[in-house]
Amino acid sequence: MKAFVPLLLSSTLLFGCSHQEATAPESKTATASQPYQSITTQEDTSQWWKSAIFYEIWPRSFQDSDGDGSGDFKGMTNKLDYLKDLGITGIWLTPVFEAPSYHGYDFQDFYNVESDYGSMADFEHFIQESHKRGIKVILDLVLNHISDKHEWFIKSANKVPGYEDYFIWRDDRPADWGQAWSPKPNPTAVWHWNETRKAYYYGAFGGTQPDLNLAKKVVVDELNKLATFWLKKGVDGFRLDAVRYAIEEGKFPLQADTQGTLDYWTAFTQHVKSINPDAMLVAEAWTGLDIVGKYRNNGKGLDSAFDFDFGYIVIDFLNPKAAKSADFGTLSTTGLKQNRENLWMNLQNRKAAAPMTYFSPFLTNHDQNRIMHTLENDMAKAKIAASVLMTTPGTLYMYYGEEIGMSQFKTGDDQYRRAIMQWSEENTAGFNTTGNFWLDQGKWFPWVKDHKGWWADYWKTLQGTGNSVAAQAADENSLYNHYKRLIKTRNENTTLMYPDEIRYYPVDNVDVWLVENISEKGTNWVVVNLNPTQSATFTVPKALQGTRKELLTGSKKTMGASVTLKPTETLVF
Ligand SMILES: [Ca+2]
Ligand SMILES: [Ca+2]
Ligand SMILES: [Ca+2]
Repeated sequence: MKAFVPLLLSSTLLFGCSHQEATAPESKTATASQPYQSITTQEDTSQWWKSAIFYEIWPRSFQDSDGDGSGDFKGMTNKLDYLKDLGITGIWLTPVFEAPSYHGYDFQDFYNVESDYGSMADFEHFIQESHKRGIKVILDLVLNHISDKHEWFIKSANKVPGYEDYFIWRDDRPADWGQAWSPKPNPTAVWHWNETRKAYYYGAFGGTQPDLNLAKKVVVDELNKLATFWLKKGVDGFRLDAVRYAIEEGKFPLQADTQGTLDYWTAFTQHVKSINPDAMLVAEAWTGLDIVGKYRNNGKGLDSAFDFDFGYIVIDFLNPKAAKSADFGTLSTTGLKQNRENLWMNLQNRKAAAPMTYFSPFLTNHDQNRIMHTLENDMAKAKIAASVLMTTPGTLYMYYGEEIGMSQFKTGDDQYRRAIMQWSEENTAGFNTTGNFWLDQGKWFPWVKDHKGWWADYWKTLQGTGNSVAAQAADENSLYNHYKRLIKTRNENTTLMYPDEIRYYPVDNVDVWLVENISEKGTNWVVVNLNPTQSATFTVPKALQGTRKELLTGSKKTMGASVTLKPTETLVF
């Protein structure tokens, strides 16, 4: 649905533009006759993931069924009803293949599940039980690199015939290479000595995670085979790690986003679709949206990609001071407005880079400090973040614990971002019945001398203060119930998922985020007071005036000529 404005059309005609240029005018500023700015989109809405809300689980921290301190498949299966009740329709599992590390991003065996998490039968049961509840499951796939303990690497180091080029070897260390995300040469960071082969190998993420040689057909075929294996187990797709670094074509900038890399992912997508046309691939390409959009390759490439900008801009207006120091990789902060304009800019950038719903917005993931920590444990701000996430278009992702505002003990190590899920107010937080916690077991942190556990002590400081699922479920005003209402509303309104047109009303109070989503199914208005402490009075656009059912509360609400929103108040019509 498109609403063209005569004023704009006439100014376009003044310059004698061609028909092509005149087909999609977009207003730059709102005017009295058109008090909104508008984006129109044409979305393919037939694919299941376009309406999905994914929940990222860190399996080791979610639920421990046997009490050994590590979460497991049976534990996750026990919690599927919880996720269904929350309204989740997809699960992203961080790595579940056998690996030596606690995090699993260094695969040792592609064809076996992580033994700490249970058996293959436990895994298959988890998939079946998820599907029974209408929940899809995608696995985390790291194809750029594998563990240096994987047999391929050992064979390659020993020059076993056929395996010589599985990795990227050099006799001399190339002096001008460096980390793929930094223009500074730093050859020792990426070229690692191997004593067996007496040569250097490339490992963008360190010596224990050597890069595979994805320019070699036999390697590509092996990785396609492993994708086939898991698709046949019934998984619904993959979250693809570090896609930007697949194929290097030389020193920086040819270590990232190369043509070879784009082609590799397009070919991988085609392979996956040949096995299961409904499987979904979502890319972790941690960079600007214009580059991220390229991985779509005009519909032949990846299905979706994370919108890393989204969480950043939310933090930028909720806690600008934290945004300045937040670790958001290479994202440029130029142009951020520290207010609602951020959100509008993000939608425009998504639209400019690809069909808008190619992008998967989220607040934070396992590689970032938890949003609640970055928002300084301010529950009001967390509610605003939830409101803007759950009403934005695209496939949405949330990180386990975000629904209860899980924070973190401290910063400085990834483990603090990946802590035990807080289910109940018990001493074990409902994680298990033994009080064993992997975070307190030194064996997972071999690089730490005299590892001291911290989680059990940290939990004691939180216990009894409303930081668990159980406590928040019992409180109508909790963040958890706010999320639940938002998710339900989104799941019931496809216009929120993939509008044909989004109208942004820059009303006379900068704290008010007001958009009208329009599709052939109807209209959904979203009104959010972005201020966590102050009420916000604004002049209501004529089109919104009147009495409607407010979807989060289910009750009728009248919007007069002027309305005052309470701090954080969110209305969806
Ligand atoms: Ca366990
Ligand atoms: Ca293991
Ligand atoms: Ca690579």
